[in-house]
Amino acid sequence: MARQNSNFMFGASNIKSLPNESVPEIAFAGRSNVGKSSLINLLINSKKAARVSSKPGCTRQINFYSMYNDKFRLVDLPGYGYSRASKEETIQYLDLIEYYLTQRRNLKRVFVLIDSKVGLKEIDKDFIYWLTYNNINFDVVLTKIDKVSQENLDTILESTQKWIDNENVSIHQISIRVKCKVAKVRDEFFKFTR
Ligand SMILES: Nc1nc2c(ncn2[C@@H]2O[C@H](COP(=O)(O)OP(=O)(O)OP(=O)(O)O)[C@@H](O)[C@H]2O)c(=O)[nH]1
Ligand SMILES: [Mg+2]
Repeated sequence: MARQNSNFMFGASNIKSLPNESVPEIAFAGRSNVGKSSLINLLINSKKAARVSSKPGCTRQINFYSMYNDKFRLVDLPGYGYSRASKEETIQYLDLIEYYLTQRRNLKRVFVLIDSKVGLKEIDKDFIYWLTYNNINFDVVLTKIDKVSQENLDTILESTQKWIDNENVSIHQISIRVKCKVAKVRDEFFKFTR
């Protein structure tokens, strides 16, 4: 996929500034630093379209990336669980995420990213309960799989599957350091935009 096929389109920091709902969107959510922006860069084949930082909490707004002349969009949601954000700031962006996830008519699927070295934390479980309660369709993505042994990855995969216990939820695995499976992951993710 050539880089020019995708563009940073828009960053929305409040409800009023969200872009139109004319094309399908898939969104990436998860704890701060889990690898959302890195995964988006991998999917759109760009090293720096989405901002990646060694400092957690770098994405403070909802960022939209338009694909193939706006045939569909990838949406980078602000990470949750970032403790250094101010209370006011946290409430503001949680409101924005909640509004986006519950009201967005063109949202086709949410990918909940989980760090494979850390596994499901309470905050991830709360978020997954909340998605389920609100009938929001989601998949799970185990990230940074280069950082764990195959044995530990198998364990985390099994425990995540067991906890989620929902046949409509697929659990994907990804590493930005291992590029060989990107085409397959891209197909798995982008099918939701058709
Ligand atoms: N080893 C390894 N590091 C990764 C991988 N994916 C992301 N990282 C690193 O994890 C850190 C956080 O990545 P980001 O993509 O900025 O995470 P984020 O979820 O967008 O973070 P926020 O914007 O703060 O919510 C960066 O230092 C990345 O280089 C991976 O697959 N393997
Ligand atoms: Mg980010």
